[in-house]
Amino acid sequence: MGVVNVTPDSFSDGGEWFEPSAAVAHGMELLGEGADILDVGGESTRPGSVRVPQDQELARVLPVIEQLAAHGAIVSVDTTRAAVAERAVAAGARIVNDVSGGLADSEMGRAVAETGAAYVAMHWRGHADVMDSLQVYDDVVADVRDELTARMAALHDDGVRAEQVVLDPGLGFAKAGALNWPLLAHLDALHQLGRPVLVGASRKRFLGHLLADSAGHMAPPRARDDATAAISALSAAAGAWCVRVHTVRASADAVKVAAAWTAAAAEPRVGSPGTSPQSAPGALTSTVALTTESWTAGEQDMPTWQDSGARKDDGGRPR
Ligand code: PMM
Repeated sequence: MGVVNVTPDSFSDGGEWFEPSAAVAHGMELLGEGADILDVGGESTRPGSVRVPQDQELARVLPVIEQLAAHGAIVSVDTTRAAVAERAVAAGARIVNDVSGGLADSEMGRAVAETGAAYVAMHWRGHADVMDSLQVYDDVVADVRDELTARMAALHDDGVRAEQVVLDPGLGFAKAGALNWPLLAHLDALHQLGRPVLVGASRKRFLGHLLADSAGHMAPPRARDDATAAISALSAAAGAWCVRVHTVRASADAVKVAAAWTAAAAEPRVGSPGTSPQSAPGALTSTVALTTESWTAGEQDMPTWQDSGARKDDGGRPR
């Protein structure tokens, strides 16, 4: 998932793609680098940032979503507002990426249920202006898992089907540096909830701390891209469904490496009885579960955003 921030103030790439035409061109560039999904956002979530009015958010994202979707891209909208999610889906977005997991807008669950869009529910405790004061955990992995479990239950009550939901640990959101590593090291705790997992580590502050120079100065956002790609490889190998990144090529390659590695681990060893060296390449290209290809082809149990008919069939009741 490549990030297209249509904002003047995101911490990592603020202002670069603020004009709709520049944002669309950037999205096309990310597709060329191997992105499967483009995540279009119009409101910065950088620590301390203040909210933009809804009209402004809509004016930023809608033209970009329309154009990218018209080019055939799978687009997600990065928003915490139900009304923006609805308009974005009408404009062609197929995924709603909500960093608040439905907590910021009580209408979000209903909107997601009605649109039938896929829905990324991220772990969140409060808006950017207060989140740094909300990072108290007994056990960050168990607390995040339990709070996401509660979100899934609430979304279910609103009519969202489990098949629509993707889970995200919310790296950096009410989580200072050291709190992020256990979440990455224990992605299995989120996988236990039975839904695909998205990891958004790209250029985040905890990487700036990790890569600080000898004087203790944090590495700037763009100097965190190689570490981001390393996290993409490790996340993919740990079974993540998606990584959300600002530069795509290195992470797309990292995901391919992880897929090949994982596939090889599951195959009989080349050279063992019954195999030939020629059988290896086929095995290495057989894993596409980390991309949306098989998902959009309907070959596996993934969100069915194109078809909200299931809700009509069952009378709109949650399953
Ligand atoms: N992080 C940011 C924005 N949107 N969405 C998801 N699902 N997960 C994230 O970790 C996430 C997100 C903040 O990063 P940015 O300001 O560079 O886009």
